[in-house]
Amino acid sequence: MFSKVLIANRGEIAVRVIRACREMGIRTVGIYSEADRNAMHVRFADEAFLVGPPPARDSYLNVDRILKAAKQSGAEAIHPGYGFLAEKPSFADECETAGLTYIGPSAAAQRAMAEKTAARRTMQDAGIPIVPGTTEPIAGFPEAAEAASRVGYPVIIKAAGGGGGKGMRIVGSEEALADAVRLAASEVASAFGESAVYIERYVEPARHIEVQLLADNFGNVIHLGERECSVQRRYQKLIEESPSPALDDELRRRITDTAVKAAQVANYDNAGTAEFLLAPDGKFYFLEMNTRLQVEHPVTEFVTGVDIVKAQIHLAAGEKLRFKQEDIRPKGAAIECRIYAEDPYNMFLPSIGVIRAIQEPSGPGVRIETAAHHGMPITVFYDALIAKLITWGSTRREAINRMKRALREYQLVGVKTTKPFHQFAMEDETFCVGAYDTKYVQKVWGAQTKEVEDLFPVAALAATLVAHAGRATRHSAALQREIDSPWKYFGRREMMRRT
Ligand code: MV4
Repeated sequence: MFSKVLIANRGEIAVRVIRACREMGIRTVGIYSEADRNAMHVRFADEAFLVGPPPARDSYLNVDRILKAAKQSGAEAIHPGYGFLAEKPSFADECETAGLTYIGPSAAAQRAMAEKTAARRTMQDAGIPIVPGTTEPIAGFPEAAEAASRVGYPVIIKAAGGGGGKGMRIVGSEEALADAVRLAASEVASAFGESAVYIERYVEPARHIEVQLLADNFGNVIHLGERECSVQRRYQKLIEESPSPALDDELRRRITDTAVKAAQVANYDNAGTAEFLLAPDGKFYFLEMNTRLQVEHPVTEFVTGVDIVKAQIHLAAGEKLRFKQEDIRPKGAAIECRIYAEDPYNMFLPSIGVIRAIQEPSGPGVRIETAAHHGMPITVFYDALIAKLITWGSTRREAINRMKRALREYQLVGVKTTKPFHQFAMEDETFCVGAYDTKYVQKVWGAQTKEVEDLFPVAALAATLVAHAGRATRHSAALQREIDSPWKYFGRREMMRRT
């Protein structure tokens, strides 16, 4: 087993990996940019190395500085977390060349799944259902038009070299296809450096189901159940849960068996996630394989009791899987709400600032994954994720009730967050009966934002009157004093809510 691991990441996922290492008696090496000098992951690591200025491309993506830190610290392995270098096969290769073990799927497994049309061909050849569409990048408009008329509109144009939604474009008719292909190709080129795109039939309504997989280097593959991730806004996940309320045991078995088969034909190793689309008629289609640990992994950990990060470390050390499929017996239900520094009442635009006060939930069935602390700057350099609230209940209803309690307890002053959206969802009938699909946010929250926008003129008038009366000045001075003593401030806010 490794004695020292470098975590090539920041924020909540760096803290998460450090915690797993600490419990395993593995010493940890952190890396940080100049903007993260006081960051939680730097304080939690046993030692830490400055790798560059704030921009990610000069720090957390600076492979030379990261490998130098690994060498200097004597780290034997590197965990990439998610994002940044986590799905760059070249980084996995460079780790191995530097004599370091990469804690994640091999570069070969990453490459096999990175080019999405090759992945689709691999799955199709294995008899795994894929969404009707092209299994090669399209060479130009005539081919796109032929493919689109073959599968039928609406179609979705996707990046052959990237997943997760970047560059995706839904096209409703042939008239819009030419512009869409051109725009998608240029977006993809700027995002992934090459402009290859492919076409699929746009499946709607649909639900986004993904299956957590673990595989060792001895041909053993197991699944840890599924997660439903349909609550997304512009392909950014907001709420995930396990099990999916859309699956019965029969459908669950079919989807998870298919996911295990996908990992086998991909010669997969370590942790990964097979993504599927589920149509209302019960048909499901392989979308892509995510060759990394995912943000939402705690939802699976809560219902299975498996520590997925520890499993990754054991697997990277060359061990056989410690679990057989029959050992995995998911219990209860878990939900994750992602707290982003974004304003849900203003198109989820980023909200930057400094965390002036923070109070986090706890108690039965509540887990928080975060790196937020008092005085932490929220900048545009990095992803806006502040915290993940995850709750477990013996039933989905109890998990929802716990999430409502956790959200109420979660108090943060300094930036706007997505908390109001989550509080809305936990009260919303459609979400609470589990009858939502990938259009949920657009359907329910678009309307919500609309109502708030109608109130803007009224709010402006009220603010003017208050300012005019001069009360605003005195009030903000008093508020400033209370913010400096957060406990009193939070008490007052709760009082306001009750009145
Ligand atoms: C799709 C789809 C419908 N039809 N592909 C989004 C991110 C990426 N992992 C795959 N995604 C989708 N691919 C086909 N052929 C629906 C999604 C999708 C989605 C699309 C729009 C808005 C929200 C979404 C949430 C989850 C999945």
